[in-house]
Amino acid sequence: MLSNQITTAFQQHFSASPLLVRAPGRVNLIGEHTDYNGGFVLPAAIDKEILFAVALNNTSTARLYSFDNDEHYTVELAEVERGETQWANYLKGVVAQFQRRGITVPGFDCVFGGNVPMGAGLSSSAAVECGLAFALNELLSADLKRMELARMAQLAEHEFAGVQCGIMDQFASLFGRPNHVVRLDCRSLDYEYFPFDTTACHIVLCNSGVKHSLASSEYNTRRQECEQGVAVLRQHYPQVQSLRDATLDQLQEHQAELGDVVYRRCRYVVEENARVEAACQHLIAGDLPAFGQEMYGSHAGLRDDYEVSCRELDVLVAAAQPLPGVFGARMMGGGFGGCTINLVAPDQVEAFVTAMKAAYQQELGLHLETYQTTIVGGVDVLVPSVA
Ligand code: GAF
Repeated sequence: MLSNQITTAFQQHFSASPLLVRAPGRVNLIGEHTDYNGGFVLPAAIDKEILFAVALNNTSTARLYSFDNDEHYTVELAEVERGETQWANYLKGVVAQFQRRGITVPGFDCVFGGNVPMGAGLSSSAAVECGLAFALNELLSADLKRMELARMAQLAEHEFAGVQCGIMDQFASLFGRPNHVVRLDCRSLDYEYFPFDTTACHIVLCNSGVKHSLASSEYNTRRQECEQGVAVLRQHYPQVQSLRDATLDQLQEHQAELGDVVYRRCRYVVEENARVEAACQHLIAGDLPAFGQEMYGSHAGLRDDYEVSCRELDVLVAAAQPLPGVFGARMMGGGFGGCTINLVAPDQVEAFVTAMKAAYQQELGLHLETYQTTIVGGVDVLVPSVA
């Protein structure tokens, strides 16, 4: 069991009895690249998780051990800076956020590891950031609220990983609720839970197994393109503060001024926000086929207008769509690789997985890994600190 492995590793490398924290990865049913545009997302925390064993150590250093990489890393807490080791950057980024808020972080030992596949678009990095933020908040009795921890984890990603991400992933890891998806308004940060029964409709993830190297830089470029679009629109419509406020008519009206690329990026975001709203109505009505149609629309927009898909993801969605029992499928997360998310009727899951593996092998000569996920609660304490 993962919790035993992480606790045992902690005891082997360090001495004290640690606090044990669980931080889940996430899926997103619909609402992609809308979070940093003040729009809507519909994620859920899943049963792929990263565990943290953490204890204070009475020194001025953080001694970190990545169980999955079998690597140690030591941080002098007086000088926390971004470095070469990527996994350590996520943790250092979180420490830096506590320090920015004037909270002194004393020396601590930390072992972490889990089963969120890396680079698969399931937010392993957000789980790492949120897990440590939550653990330090507990150990230091800092009394920060979950939304504040989500913001700190997001800023850790901006400043120490160089990705100008929105807040969806960190929010989902911290605010997940078992058997529910959560619609987040990324501007007001209001949220609403909707029941989602994964025994009635399975969530199957198809891992393309690729992560194209452009992913981070293209992500930041998309964000800039959206900001350019807002800057143009705002000259004509001062009320447009983000693309969430824009309409398709406004975009069309100023298409020439926006230019083709920015126009298409903006069009995608405006349409995707509308799809999230429609999808929630379908969910309330229990209409999974209609929900699935919104997912296909999302994929088409991400592929054609937002241009963050790739051949592997397109092959997976095209292969899934005609299969019996498939309600919907689309690429998920930032794009350029990672997983597709598929909603599949329970009695068709086995046939679906077999057919998808065969299609991926036949069309691209690639092995396909699939995961059936359940929806779990957000970050929590598994074993409290004894100190
Ligand atoms: C990545 C980011 F981290 C999220 O904030 C979000 O923008 C997503 O890509 C795309 O919807 O996961």
